[in-house]
Amino acid sequence: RESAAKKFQRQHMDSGNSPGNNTNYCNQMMKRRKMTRGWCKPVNTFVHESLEDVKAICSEKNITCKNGQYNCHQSNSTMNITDCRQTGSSRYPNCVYKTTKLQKRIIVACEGNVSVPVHLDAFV
Ligand code: 139
Repeated sequence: RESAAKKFQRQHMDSGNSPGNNTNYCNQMMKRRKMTRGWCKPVNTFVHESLEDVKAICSEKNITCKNGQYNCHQSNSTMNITDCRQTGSSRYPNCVYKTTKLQKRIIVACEGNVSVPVHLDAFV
């Protein structure tokens, strides 16, 4: 079974790449990373930074997550990210997304004996 840490990497990491001028980035990536199987995942953020830099966020101070758990951490610096958001006319199985490039701090939830990112909570 896929671990929570690996699932985070599949759903949220796209190091060394970025949409550029490709407005189809999210349509392609949401499909390629298996987030359009069974349903269209409504919102998903891809992070274009090294895995090392994203893992390091787990060492920042703990803050409260949207679900009330206290295992979230906010990045010190802004990161290159892409926000993928399902459009109003998107209908499964033809999932359609708007691609928005942003430079924001991200908030991740971390878990494990060796604390690693398992959930992307928000960008701010
Ligand atoms: P999700 O199934 O939420 O979590 P995504 O992050 O990909 O998967 N876990 C926590 N989950 C939530 N809050 C915490 N404090 C947690 N601590 C541990 C993956 C795993 O993480 C565990 C869960 O138990 C689970 O096993 O918000 C809904 C989805 O939309 C995404 C993030 C989330 O999916 N999203 C939302 C973005 O990617 N970007 C946004 O800006 C907003």
